[in-house]
Amino acid sequence: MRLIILCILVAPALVLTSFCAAVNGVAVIPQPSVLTPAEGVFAFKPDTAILTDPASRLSAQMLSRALGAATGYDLNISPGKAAKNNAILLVIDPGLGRLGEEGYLLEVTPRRIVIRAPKPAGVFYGTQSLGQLLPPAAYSPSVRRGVIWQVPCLKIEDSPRFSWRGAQVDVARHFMPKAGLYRFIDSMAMLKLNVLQFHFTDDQGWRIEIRKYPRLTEVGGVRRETRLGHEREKKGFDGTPHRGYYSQDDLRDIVAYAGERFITIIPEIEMPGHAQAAIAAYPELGNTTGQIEVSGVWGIHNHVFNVEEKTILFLQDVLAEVLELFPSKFIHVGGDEVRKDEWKASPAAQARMKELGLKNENELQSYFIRRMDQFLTSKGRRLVGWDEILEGGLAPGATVMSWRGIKGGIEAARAGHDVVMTPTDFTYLDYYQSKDPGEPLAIGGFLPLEKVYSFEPVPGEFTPAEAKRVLGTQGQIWTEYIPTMHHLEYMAFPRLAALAEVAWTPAAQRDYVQFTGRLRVAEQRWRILGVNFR
Ligand code: TNX
Repeated sequence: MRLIILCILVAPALVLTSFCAAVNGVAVIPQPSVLTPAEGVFAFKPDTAILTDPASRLSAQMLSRALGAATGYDLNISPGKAAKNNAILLVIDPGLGRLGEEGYLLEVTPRRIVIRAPKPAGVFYGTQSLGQLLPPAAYSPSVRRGVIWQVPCLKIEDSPRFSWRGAQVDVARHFMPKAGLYRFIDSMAMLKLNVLQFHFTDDQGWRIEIRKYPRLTEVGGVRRETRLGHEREKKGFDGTPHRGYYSQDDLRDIVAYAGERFITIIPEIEMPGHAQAAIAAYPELGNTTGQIEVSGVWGIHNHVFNVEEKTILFLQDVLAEVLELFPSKFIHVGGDEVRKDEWKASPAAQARMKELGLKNENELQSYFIRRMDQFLTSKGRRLVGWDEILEGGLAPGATVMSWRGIKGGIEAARAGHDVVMTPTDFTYLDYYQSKDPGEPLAIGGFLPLEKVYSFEPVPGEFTPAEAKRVLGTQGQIWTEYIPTMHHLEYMAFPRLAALAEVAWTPAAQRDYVQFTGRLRVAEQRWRILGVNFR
């Protein structure tokens, strides 16, 4: 990095760029499935054109903006389907069906650059790989005139291993402002991640506007104060309210912004546990009488939704508004860490179990989730939940996120359900990433970069049919101890880059040492973009 800046300052333009290109090499993350280097470079000129078919126009505009920032050139976009000299062609080619929904071909020759893909997502990913061929200095907001920007010649044929390449961000424990989420979406797109799950509701906050039930955000969106440090440290509370929620307009903006970058937003509305903020807003949803408040402490709470019919209908009303905002096929209903104490003690819950012929509280939980599954299925969507939804019997349409190891994922896949592998041991990005005592306070655990990189989402004992049930993997960023986006980026990067490679690159092609080499380039780019990373 310093070398590059130095050479930009002192060296004559031509010498400089060839030197920079040499320093940069080819360092695409995630590693493409097939990459064949070739002789020579393509150099951008002020009159280099971008040619695009109508379906790739948005990607062309984003590419023009990105390259324009780097080069200072205002690259002209015009309609076109045939490759030309001194041009970048973006084109949908149905003949490349073998590359699937997200695959692409990228060819750089001294005369031209061609990106072809069977679908628009593939064209977009081709532009992301192209962007990473430029030296990181290209991402600086200040244009450097006199520099000849060039990329090495090569041929890439690429498609992802998994269709679910996700990150989960907990905006319930700490509200994250919209601008920071946009930046995060940009960072995800560069890594070809395609799912962003927002954990909108929990004991400590309800952060999604529901028009029919305004108290969810008015009351549920504010906690009076927050515990300082870990409970065992007995540091008391901060005495400062924490508040924030996303209006439905905000969410439409975020969904659109992510969609342009081929990222699907999956909303997570927690039930029947992690519900204290909602019950504080509407006490009739709970099992006990009397007012409770939005929680200011972490961990598993006793207050859970009751299983009365009117509560189920209330939550289905909530989901109905959620479905209007989020076009995703999958809707996450949480389902984890449901304490059964209140149901055991509640005459109403016990009567409900009798009436429904249920043997125990696990079956009551399962009944609750089935009702949501039926509702979502009737609307053409699919329910996804944490692996506790297996307890008491899995709802027919459910997809399982296996977080307590991969056991739940194995059981669900064998029962014919889809799974996303999200075990704490490999994908919990809220855990410590080194033993350095200088690490910022974290929830606990230990998950260094190399361990994330070593994750294999498909259990060795799976048959090919079972293996197909593994949709992919996702990194979780729970934010009990992560109050800002700056801190969140530190926890996410570079570990999310490692997980992106796990999810994209063929297993046989993963190589940690080689990855860390490419990571040096990504770090320079993050530094220039102002993305925080460890
Ligand atoms: C467990 S993972 C939880 C979350 C916490 C997380 C902290 C899961 C489904 N539930 O409520 O934030 O651990 O690592």
